[in-house]
Amino acid sequence: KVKVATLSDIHSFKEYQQVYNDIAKKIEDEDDFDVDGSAGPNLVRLAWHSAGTYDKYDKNPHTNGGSYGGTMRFSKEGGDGANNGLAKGREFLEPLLKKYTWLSHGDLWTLAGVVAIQEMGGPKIKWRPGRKDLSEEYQAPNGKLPDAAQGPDYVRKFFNRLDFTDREMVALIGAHTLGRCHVTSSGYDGPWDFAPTMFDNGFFTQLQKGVGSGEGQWHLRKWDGPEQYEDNNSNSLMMLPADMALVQDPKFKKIVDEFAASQEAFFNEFAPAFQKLLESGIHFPKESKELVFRTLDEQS
Ligand code: CCH
Repeated sequence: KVKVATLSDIHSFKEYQQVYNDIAKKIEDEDDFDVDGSAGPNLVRLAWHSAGTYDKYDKNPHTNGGSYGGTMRFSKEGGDGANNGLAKGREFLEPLLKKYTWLSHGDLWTLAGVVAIQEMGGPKIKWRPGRKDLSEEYQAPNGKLPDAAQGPDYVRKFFNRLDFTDREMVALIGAHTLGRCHVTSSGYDGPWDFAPTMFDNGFFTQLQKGVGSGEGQWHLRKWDGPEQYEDNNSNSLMMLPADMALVQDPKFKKIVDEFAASQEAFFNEFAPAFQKLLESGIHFPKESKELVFRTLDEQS
């Protein structure tokens, strides 16, 4: 096996909590990273795109993706159109690699996603270290990240490739409560809810209303950009076609309604699914400890 995690007792929990704290403080200090301020949303997307290339049907460790090898640092994977905008997050984290020379890119990027979610009010995410940098030959092929223009069948098939259930995939896409689309990165434009630096169930409460002419509902935006939805109330929020897929499919819609009604149900599904995402394609020895970090608030 190639993608085997090294055991976490080489570096102590305290050391990883220190890295956590450094990332969290840097997010807090550099509050002009993006339109909404925080680097957090970009870092969550970086963590997800580092892992989301995984293909469970591909048995070749050179091409089957996942977060282990930190291969987005190379130009082919880094230059995949789906990763536009993420160089900024990688550069933001670069000083941490200088300070903690023993840290791999894969561990840093996945840990930064965990930091961002927890610091923005999301659930605790169990995290395990042990990823190692791999060479260029381990870059996943381009085109392994999802196409936002697609509907329910595509979304289900895409996330099945990563081994996720309906509930897990709906929960994961709930991360769109964070951040926004940037015309310069994806061609799409705007945030999904009114609190893009707060991890809550806001994505689902907005999405739930569906397409129509009613209060808070969604219509296709009239513009020169790619097809996307805009809300009737403020005309300032957005949904991707692949987001809208979650209310078009009746099985997905039931889950959206559940998460819109209960943030707790959303968090309970999201946390283990996000851990699973970050560990896709990696073998963790059974002695590997799951680390749960304290937020800066909890330590003050
Ligand atoms: Fe996403 N996402 N995502 N997404 N995403 C975008 C931005 C973020 C899709 C498309 C897009 C997940 C699933 C999907 C985040 C987290 C997750 C953008 C705009 C597109 C397009 C990029 C830009 O312009 O900057 C599609 C399609 C899917 C699945 O079908 C999952 C899963 C996660 C995490 C668990 C976050 C966070 C952002 C905001 C980034 C930022 O910079 O604000």
